[in-house]
Amino acid sequence: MAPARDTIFALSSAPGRAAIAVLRVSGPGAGEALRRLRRGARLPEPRRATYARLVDPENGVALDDGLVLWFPAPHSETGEDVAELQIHGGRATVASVLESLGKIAGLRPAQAGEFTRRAFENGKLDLTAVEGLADLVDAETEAQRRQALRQLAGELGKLYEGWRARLLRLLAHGEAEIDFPDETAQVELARRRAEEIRALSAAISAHLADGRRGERLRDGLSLVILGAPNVGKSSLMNALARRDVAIVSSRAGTTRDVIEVHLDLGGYPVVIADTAGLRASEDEIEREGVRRAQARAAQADLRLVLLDATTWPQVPAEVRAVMERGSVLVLNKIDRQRPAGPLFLDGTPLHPISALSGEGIEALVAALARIAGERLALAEAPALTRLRHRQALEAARAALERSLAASSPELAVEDLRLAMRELGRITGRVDVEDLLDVIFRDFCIGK
Ligand SMILES: Nc1nc2c(ncn2[C@@H]2O[C@H](COP(=O)(O)OP(=O)(O)OP(=O)(O)O)[C@@H](O)[C@H]2O)c(=O)[nH]1
Ligand SMILES: [Mg+2]
Repeated sequence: MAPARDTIFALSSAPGRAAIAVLRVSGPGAGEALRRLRRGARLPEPRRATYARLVDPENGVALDDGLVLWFPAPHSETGEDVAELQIHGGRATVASVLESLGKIAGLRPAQAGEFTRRAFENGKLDLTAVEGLADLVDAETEAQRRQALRQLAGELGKLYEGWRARLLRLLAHGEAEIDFPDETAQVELARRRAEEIRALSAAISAHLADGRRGERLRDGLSLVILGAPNVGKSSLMNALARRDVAIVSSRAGTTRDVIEVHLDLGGYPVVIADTAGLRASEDEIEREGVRRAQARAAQADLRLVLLDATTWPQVPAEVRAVMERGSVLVLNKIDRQRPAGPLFLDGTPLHPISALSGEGIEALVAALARIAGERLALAEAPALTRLRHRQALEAARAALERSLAASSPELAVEDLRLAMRELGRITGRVDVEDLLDVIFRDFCIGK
């Protein structure tokens, strides 16, 4: 049993002036706090918005009129008794109600994340759902919102718990084999177990081999603009961002640091980086800029290589060196020099634009959005969204493979146990104790 807890309260809506503010109180004292704010009135009907006058519990002075909701445990977001107050969102109103809550014995302001933490501890959310909730609050684009909502709804958690349940069963059978060695039965059981382990390992592998789709969708597809000095990289960056983020000048070698902006391209999140122009330079700072540009290119999901229409079809060697399959090739300054004929470089089509006049930018954005969509689109299967999950799954798969190669049933079982721990770690339930339940179910009831 969890120890008796403090009752916590917090402003749940955004701070600052607003029409409505939402305050929540969670814990054993929530009901009493709600009664005292209403001059001792009875608790309202559960989960029903009720119009109420709120008063200071010490002196009865009116604080505000608003709506109150009462969610008795365990049917609340945290699993505890929860009172929710919807009041007027003026700063003074919010401050006075918070102050009054603070005067009630046993109540204290919540720490960051404390409501969610309680929801996790009370089994309302597993860890993947907690992460989904955090992502949902942070989601800036439509695709991110959809992924986060799916994770919050438990899609990932269910997948991992399903695998864990299969392992639990395998483990139980493995233990039984060790305890009751009957040779013929053992051979058949071992064969079936190996088959199931292989199937599980393959399922985990398939899930891991998703091209980091889910993680990319969370973080944003990273796109780097590369090219020779003065081709208009910073101008393009500003055109895409629709604001002045990077310095533009006619002097070659203007940009030195990597400059980033976060954009929503057709519902997909993209982080665009502007970089220093690629060339051999005597200037120490510019050389560092070029080094940073190349380092960023190496990490990026997608390279946009910018070429200059006024010097086309010449392409400097430094620029050629960063082109790779899948790079998006863009020809800038077509307002100064209109290229003739179809535009291709090594079989890859070029997107003609003018960062200055805006010509071709819309078509380029559409092309980039299409690529982002292809790389990030949600698959039917739930997507892995964090490195933490990836590492645990890799460790689980390695343990499964070790188990298959183990020299004794004892060692094989040990590896299964490790694999299960890793899966349990993802959803936040590492207790191997429920093994006992399965053994009981599968072996004692005349299997
Ligand atoms: N005519 C024309 N000029 C452009 C275009 N795009 C950029 N320029 C000009 O080209 C010059 C260089 O532009 P920048 O955007 O600073 O080029 P950059 O590639 O970032 O240059 P570095 O940071 O020095 O590598 C500026 O004078 C821009 O106004 C374009 O489409 N047409
Ligand atoms: Mg620049």
